[in-house]
Amino acid sequence: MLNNNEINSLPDSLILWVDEIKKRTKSDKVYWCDGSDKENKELTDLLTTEGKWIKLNENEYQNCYLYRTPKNDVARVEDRTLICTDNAEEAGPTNRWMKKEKALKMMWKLFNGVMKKRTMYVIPYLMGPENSDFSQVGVEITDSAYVVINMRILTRMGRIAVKEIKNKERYVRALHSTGDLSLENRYICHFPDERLLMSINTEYGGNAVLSKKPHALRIASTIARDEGWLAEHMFLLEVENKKRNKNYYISGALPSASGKTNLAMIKPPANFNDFKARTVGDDISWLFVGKDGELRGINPENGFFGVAYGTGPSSNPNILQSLKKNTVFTNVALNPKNNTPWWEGLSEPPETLYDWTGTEWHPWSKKNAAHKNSRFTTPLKQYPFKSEAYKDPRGVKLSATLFGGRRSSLIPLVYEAKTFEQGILLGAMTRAETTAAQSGSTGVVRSDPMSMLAFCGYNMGDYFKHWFDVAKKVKRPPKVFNVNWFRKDEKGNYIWPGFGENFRVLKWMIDRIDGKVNAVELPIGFIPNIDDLDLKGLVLEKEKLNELFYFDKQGWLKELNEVKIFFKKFGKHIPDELWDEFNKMYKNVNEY
Ligand code: OXD
Ligand code: MN
Repeated sequence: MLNNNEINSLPDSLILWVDEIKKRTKSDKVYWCDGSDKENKELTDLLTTEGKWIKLNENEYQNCYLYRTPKNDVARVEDRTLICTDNAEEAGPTNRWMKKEKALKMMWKLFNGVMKKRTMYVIPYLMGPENSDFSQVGVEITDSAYVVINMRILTRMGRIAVKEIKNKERYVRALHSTGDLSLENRYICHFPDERLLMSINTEYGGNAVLSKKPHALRIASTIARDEGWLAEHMFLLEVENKKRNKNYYISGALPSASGKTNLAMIKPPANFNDFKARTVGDDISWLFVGKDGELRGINPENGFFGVAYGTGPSSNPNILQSLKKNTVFTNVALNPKNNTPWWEGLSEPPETLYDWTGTEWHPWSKKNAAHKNSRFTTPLKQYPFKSEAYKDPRGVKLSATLFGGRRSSLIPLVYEAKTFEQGILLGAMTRAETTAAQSGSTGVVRSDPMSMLAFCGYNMGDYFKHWFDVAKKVKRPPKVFNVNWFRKDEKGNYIWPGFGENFRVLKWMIDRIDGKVNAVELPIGFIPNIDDLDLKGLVLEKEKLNELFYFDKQGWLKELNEVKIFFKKFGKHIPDELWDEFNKMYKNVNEY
């Protein structure tokens, strides 16, 4: 625990806030987290002795645990995630809004006495590298030891953050309680004006580990709007080309559970010996325009909160080694024979398992063993294929950025925007099929601009405008691409093999960045000359490949008309720049 000197060195406003929360929640005990190994051991032991989670086989999974959440608390709940401001227009038509005063009143009532007989943990945390102008600090109060342990993996927390809080002019306040886990009173409220978060009656990571989507995206996006930078739902990847003796940094936005972590951890195919791929971040990037006019990015996080289900030797071989120590698994299955975790995609299923709810399971059982949104929380620093740049306080210079989503038809495997401004349009018009990361039905096509639909803390029309404003400050903009790994043939099979093979597309991007190859112009942007895609070692018929790039004019007109309906929802908030880009593209497609 932090000592008194350390606590007293924190801003008075923070000490007063902690006092206020203690009074309101009637917590028994305040515990100030220092982030040390000793503290972590005490907390992990506590959860084990209390039977709140299962310690896994120490020989195979050192310091790893399995946690099960109730069936009604397994994913982000978008319909209970609120942006709370003075007027609805600030939140815009895509967010759920509640008037600030009303939300505060409701939340204080729910928090009243909620931590009676519980310990209240105070977690100072740092988002981003140490000593960086781009980093931010926050303090989360929670009554969940599970949340503390997750925060320790995903952020730089404790002592290290105390030091930084003193040097920063602002800290985000985040309050969480597991409450009674009732769905009808579950709320994740964001107060952008106050830089305040309140979340109750949930323990699922995306709702309760408040540094993540609530701070690093929803609140950070409003701070970014006010300060002229971008908080994005993007991975950040370093690709080294040994032959050209160069590193490239590529950021990319893909909707939740659409292979973003896999792409961030991509292993180039066997014959791509000249290349190395390393991860800077897998989920969130903060992008800044430097004084030199370059667009630079940092990963504000310190670990991965990835989807376990489907993660295996073919989808993401790189992460598997990392999951053998210091990892928390949530809602995966358990192999009782050797006390190890299991999920679909990891290996052939064992004869007997306990599924994610703790019920006996066999390969012939009709249900999934692991939940589709089961997760691993694991530290970045032990990941063998990380880029050391994740610690660089200056961030990395972006060479390219990409957008994309899960679409079974129409959208080509890859295409390149003609300009950065057109790239903003590509991001804004992203539509994708929904996945298990959000509750509700899966596989429905919905607009998900920049994969930020669920994460933009303010009116998305204003957010598009903000992108154009930032673009004006960028001197040498990165190239912008759009990708779609999920196009299907008429039999409903995926055409492109995906996973590691996606590196072939990244290589084409690098050749475009370096001006090594030309491209084919379509009204929507540039697609590759098929011969420029390096397909060595891949069995894919030419016909199939052409299908991946087939341009369906009528389909595109329909797509653009649907995008237009979506944009119109924002009324005057959509900037002229976006309509100009849109109209240009519409005209080009129409005349094609
Ligand atoms: C995530 C998500 O957890 O996008 O990263 O849902
Ligand atoms: Mn995400």
